[in-house]
Amino acid sequence: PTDDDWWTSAVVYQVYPRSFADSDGDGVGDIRGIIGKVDHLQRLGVDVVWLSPVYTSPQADAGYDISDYQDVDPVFGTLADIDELIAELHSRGMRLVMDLVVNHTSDEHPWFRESRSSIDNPKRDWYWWRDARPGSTPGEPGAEPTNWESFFSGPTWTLDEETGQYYLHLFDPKQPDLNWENPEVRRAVYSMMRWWLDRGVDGFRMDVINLISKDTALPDAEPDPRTGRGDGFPHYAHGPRLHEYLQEMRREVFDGRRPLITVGEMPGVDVDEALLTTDPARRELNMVFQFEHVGLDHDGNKFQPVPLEPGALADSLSGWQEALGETGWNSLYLSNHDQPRAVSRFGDDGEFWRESATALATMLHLQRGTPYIYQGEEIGMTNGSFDDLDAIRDVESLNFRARSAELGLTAEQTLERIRRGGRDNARTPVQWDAGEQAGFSTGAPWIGVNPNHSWLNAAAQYDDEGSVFNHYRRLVALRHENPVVARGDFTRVDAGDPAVFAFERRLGDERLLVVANLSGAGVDAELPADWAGASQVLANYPDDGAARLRPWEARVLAV
Ligand code: TEU
Repeated sequence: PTDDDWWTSAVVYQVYPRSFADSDGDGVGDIRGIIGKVDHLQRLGVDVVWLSPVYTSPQADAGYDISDYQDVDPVFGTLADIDELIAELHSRGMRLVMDLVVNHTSDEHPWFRESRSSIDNPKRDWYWWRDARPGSTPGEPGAEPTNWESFFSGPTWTLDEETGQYYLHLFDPKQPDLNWENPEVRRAVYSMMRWWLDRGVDGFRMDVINLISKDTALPDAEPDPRTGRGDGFPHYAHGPRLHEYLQEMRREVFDGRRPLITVGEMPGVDVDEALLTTDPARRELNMVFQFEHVGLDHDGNKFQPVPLEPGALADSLSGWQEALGETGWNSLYLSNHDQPRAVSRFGDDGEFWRESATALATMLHLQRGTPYIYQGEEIGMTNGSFDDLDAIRDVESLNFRARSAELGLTAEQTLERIRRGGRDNARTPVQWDAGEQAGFSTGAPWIGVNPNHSWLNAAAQYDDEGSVFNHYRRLVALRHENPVVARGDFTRVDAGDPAVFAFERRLGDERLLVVANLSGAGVDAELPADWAGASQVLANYPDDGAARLRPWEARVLAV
């Protein structure tokens, strides 16, 4: 790779600061806590840290509601702490990516305070203000300017009593959407981004960046008879000016700078939009987070589960490998702060916990693209254990709970849905050791520590060669050492059973075969004849020389 595309052989590690490490005992993780754990990251071998939001925020959505983009929330530390974190990472050859949340601000951001203050305020047009539906009474259910359902349940519009108009919020009422149609908004965002780059950060992960351009006609959605609201996604996602904005941002913010990394979070993105965004010739973003594979086990709403079909995960991921293979670039992830834990969801967090965590990691990390490790994934952390609804912290789950009666669910069913799909699963504290509060904090954590930290923790894994942690470490090293992992092309191999995900990577004469049994049953895989006698470079079981794959067995062969 050249300097400019260094990220094609990099591995990114996501830190969700609230739950990573708490240095001052207030029960909330902080920046000094991260500085204290840089050794862990270096040991794992990752190249980049993506830091979820630490900006000043009322924390209505755990920091994704920002009231000052150019300062740090006291709960996480200070700007000086960020400077120290940047210096510490840079001195060890790692880089820092900040979260950029500019589809919306907090309602406590000075821009929004001004905007809401009067209809003729110069910043009125920085957000989406509209009158009530013609012929309706403002404030009455159904009077909202559109019938869209918000990501966090309920209408996407809230009435401002003072000025008599509604403002748009695709997420919580405390997250009003910025109006990107207004060039002043875009200029303000770009200038803030340049300020962070000047400070030394190495790129951005861009929150719901495919929502910044909307259909300005704001058409209604097809209504759901139970709520009267519907999915406005076709009208507010991938709007007509999305690519214009991304290209403008590239020119105004990134051009002429040192090599950076940009990744756009794009819920609902399809292959065509992803290609438009990541084709290097179009000068937009390096890569996007697509959501297809994290939607396979629910019906479009994360609280409406459906079973994961055997082979569905492999089919979905292969489709993206093939689609973006020649032109674009994939990001590779199984988990983040919004998703249940990968081992609990796609693997087996019981009998085959270690085997399934390592098999999933193997098939993901050896694909073409940039892998992302979400904190705790590298030690195989599992879903949280939430005994009752009072243990839940996340606004999305709490809003779902508040509306569950409307959907005809009992309290028990509601808890069951949240335990399966809720975001708190990924937000329990990182399990550093078997001690009090898993070594996360000396105080009372803001969310319960998983009791399985007695055996599932980082300290127990460092010196165990067969541990999940050391398997991840080897996968990261393999990407760095072997160019076929970073840059080889991808060809799916039919191993004769939907439970087995097999593929070949090839770069010149170098070939790698990855075979992963993504099931808890033994399987006789049929492998291409020319792979007989190839040497094994990595596996999650001792080599038994047998053709039969054991439960969740993964093997990597090279010729
Ligand atoms: O998430 C956007 C998103 O579409 C979802 O994953 C979302 O979290 C929700 O679960 C949909 O049901 C991003 C952030 O990653 C998330 O933490 C924020 O809450 C959200 O944007 C708003 O900023």
